[in-house]
Amino acid sequence: MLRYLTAGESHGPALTTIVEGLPAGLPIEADYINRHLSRRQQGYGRGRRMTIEQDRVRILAGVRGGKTLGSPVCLQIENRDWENWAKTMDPRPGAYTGDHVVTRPRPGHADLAGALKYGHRDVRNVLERASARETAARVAAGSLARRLLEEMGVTILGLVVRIGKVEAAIPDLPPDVLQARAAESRVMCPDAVASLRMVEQIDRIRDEGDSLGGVFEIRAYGVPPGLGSYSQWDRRLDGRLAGALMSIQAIKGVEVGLGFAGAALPGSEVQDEIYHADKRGFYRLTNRAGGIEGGVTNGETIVVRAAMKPIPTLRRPLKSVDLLTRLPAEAAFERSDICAVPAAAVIGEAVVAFELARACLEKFGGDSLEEFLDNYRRYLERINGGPAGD
Ligand code: EPS
Repeated sequence: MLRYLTAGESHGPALTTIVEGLPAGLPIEADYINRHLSRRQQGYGRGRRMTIEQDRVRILAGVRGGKTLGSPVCLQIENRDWENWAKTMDPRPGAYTGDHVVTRPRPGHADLAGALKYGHRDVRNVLERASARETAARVAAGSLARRLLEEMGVTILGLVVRIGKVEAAIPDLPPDVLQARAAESRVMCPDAVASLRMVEQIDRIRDEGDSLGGVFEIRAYGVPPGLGSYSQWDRRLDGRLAGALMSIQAIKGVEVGLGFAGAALPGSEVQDEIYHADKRGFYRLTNRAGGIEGGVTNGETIVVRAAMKPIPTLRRPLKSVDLLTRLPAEAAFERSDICAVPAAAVIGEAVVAFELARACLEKFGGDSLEEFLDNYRRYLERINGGPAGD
């Protein structure tokens, strides 16, 4: 089974992830992981922290000579900002200086719920781990999964489709063109006009001391049919993808294919009619299901969307209550991003890649890359000429 864990505080020395279950022989280079780490750091609307960090991975275990060994892969990303927080975050007994204490929980953060749950009097003990900084480790783990999917010919694409009130019109273009256009945009949006309006809107909201959320879309092209299963609730791939996306900090909604819009339409306008051609196999002319029917991939492009709420840390603070005095107080202000939807799209790519790679390894098995790809190719031959929809 492919699985991962992450560890690390936002201002601790480093973030770490252990990824277990990758086949042996998968080519991995630090530069490849770093490219995705750097994409997560970009996007208009990030705060000053991103000018301090330059996320770079150190491969500590599980890779030798550029290839996975089949043993657990351990990746580390240093927090450069730790230098400024070493005293505050010192793990030794008695070393803690008592500065940077937070007692005024920010509405929308894990601050209050976390302090009540774990019995912390200093909210810093909560926010250090609840922080979205953790997602750097998830992107590192996800890029290993993405590398495996690439070997199968699967392409993962993340796009920002909404920031605040500005909605993009996503043109019907091949994935490489969309990817190039999104890469040119400061907000990872392939609609150039909407991109400009999104940037203007972020500027306006920054001036007002407020923050903005939005929606991103993740597509996976070239995914074979038959991943996931209808046979048990926890094997349904749509549920697994939704859970993975919802677990990203600040995500409040997930859609597959038409999603909520489908609830307002008659069945004839929601289902995707089935066709067959000798070379192409089974295919559809529409993809309202987002590539998943009955919890199983159907060979069409996977399309999922996630809604990110606005960042809860506001320069113009909201009402709160001091944890120690229980008196009304303004929520604490920690340096913060204004809008992190483009970063969330890169994280979305990572968690979707991980879940898809996990489903592929479940279906095709194999302890080496060669064995895995052999099994995959034999399956494609058996099901009638390969994945449809390309
Ligand atoms: C975050 C607060 C900010 C963000 C951070 C998420 O960090 P800091 O308090 O150090 O300025 O920049 O995001 C990251 C550090 C990151 O790598 O994405 C929060 O409270 O969630």
